Amino acid sequence: MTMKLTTDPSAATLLPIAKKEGISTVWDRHRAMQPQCGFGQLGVCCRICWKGPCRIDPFGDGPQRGICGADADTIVARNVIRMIAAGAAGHSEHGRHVALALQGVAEGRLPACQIRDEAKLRAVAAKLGLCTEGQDIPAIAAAVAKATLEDFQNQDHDAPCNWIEATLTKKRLERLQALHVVPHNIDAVITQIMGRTLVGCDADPVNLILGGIKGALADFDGMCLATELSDALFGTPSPVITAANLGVIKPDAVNIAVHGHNPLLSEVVCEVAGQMDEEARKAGAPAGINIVGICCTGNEVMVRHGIPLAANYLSQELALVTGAVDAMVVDVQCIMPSVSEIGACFHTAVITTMAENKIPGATHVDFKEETALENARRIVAAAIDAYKRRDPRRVNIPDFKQTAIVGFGVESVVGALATLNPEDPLQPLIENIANGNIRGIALFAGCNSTQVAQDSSFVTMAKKLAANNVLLLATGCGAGSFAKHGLMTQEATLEYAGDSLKAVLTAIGTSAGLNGPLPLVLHMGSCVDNSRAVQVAVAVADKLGVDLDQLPLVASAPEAMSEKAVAIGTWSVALGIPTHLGTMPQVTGSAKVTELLTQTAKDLLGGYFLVELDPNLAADKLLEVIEERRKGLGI
Ligand code: BF8
Ligand code: SF4
Repeated sequence: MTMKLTTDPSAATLLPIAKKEGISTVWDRHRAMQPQCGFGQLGVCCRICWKGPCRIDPFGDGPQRGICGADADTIVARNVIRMIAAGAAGHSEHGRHVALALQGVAEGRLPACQIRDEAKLRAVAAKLGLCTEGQDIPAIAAAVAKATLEDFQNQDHDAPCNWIEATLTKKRLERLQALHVVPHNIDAVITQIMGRTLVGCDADPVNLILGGIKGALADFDGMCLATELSDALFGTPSPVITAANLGVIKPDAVNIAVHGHNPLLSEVVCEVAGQMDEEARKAGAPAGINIVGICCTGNEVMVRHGIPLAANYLSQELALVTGAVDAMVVDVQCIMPSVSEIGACFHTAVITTMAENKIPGATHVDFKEETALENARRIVAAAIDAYKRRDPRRVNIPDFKQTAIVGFGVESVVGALATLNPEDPLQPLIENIANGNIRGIALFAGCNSTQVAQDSSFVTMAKKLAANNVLLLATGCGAGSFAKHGLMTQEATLEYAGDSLKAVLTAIGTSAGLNGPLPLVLHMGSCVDNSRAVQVAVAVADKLGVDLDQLPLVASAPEAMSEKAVAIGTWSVALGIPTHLGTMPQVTGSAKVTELLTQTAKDLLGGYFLVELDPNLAADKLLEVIEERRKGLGI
């Protein structure tokens, strides 16, 4: 039974224990929710005003218009672009937070933060076209922060956001400009979406979707700046060997799970934990403090510092069911509100840290960059204190963890390639794509969803694509899936990669000093780090003198669920990338919106959504797309 819910062996081990303890998990609640509302699934339920809710009869017998006259196309389009706006808001709030921290560091206001990667900061300044000659690091940081914050402030509708302008190929930017979908100001674009979807506003599904695409590109802008400024502040990822799955929780340590998305807090918690290790030992934990990650905060500290990943989205509750997590520290996004209740079943301190993200039943420690060290000390002390109350008889740590080689940002990918060709690092990659050793590149992104047995679609698709010599990149909970299932190892490359892919990964890995191949799937980081994959693609496209929609590059979110994934998927399409969804998007109640996203988009943008719930068929379809793109390039 449990194997239908998840393919993660540690989750499968803990589900019966949760049941025995009377703890309800996400899967129990999913079952209790059946059957789910068909109108909602189709996207034809409108709750935008209090005359509603209105719902359109998909069979054509009942109402075809809401009380105000909105039809299914309008309702579906409004609903989906509001999801995009929410996703973009989440990512760009994260980005703004990081940009303001950079500004604070530049002004010497934040003692707990520093610029750990000065070279990256300079590279970012150059990318943004800022002249920094003769300037010191604080001055460069101030200039970068200012140019970044302009993306939230610019009122000139014709001036694109700085980051998007600095990031995309020229052709792509022009194509998007011709459609009037390039954002000028992240906040304004999100606000526009909320405004135009009010009762009695934009009712044209095409116009609405174009507004949504602009919102999605604002999401992309926010992600780019979040990633790049985080690298400058906390360090740029480089390959590191670590481990993943619930077996990384240690029975003899004070275990602190950092969960959410924003790296600012988790960075300081990691630092302070190092200083308070002795206190943990004194409290009776011989292994000191053990930090483990969950979701994208976990990915952030994993790719930068090799902190092990305990869980991706669907198994976050099960981390608590181990009975050995002493504190779960959460910041923003993808945190199930159930964690406080489950934490209370054990001794676990569940600690919220962001003023705008609280959970009933959790302890709140208001995290501010200005007082970060003090806040982090309080959090770590709470974990040590909770450890003293841990009941060893209720500890059940599954004996599953996998090695994971992670930390493949643009710099480390290019760095590894440079060991083969220092003059022209991208050349070996391009050559191997051109000669067919690598057929194409697939970026796996997105969540877990209870609609899919946890991790199953990721793993099935990756194995099939790798066997067909497709180079695999991953972020977010997709990366978490692969790490937990041992696909970020050299052994996986030897076992699952097709012969020519295996040869290329071995050549690069060996030359880069890894004593063997690169891992089968390259972990690029958290969801905001999808921007890293785009940067690699843009560099390749620029070198070939083509646009992104010509590359044999595909994206897949086989277990997508979050509004953030809707935003990411939409910008992926807007950038020209065929984008697979393995869960049913809530748009199929409108034939017009479905057609816009899956077909018309192809003509307008080159990218389009491809929906296929069966992971085997999905892999086949992506392979076809890759071959079609190759043909287009004449390779
Ligand atoms: O930003 S992949 S479930 S954790 S939304 Fe959330 Fe989805 Fe995971 Fe990260 Ni992304
Ligand atoms: Fe119904 Fe129109 Fe109000 Fe939506 S906006 S709830 S369709 S009356």
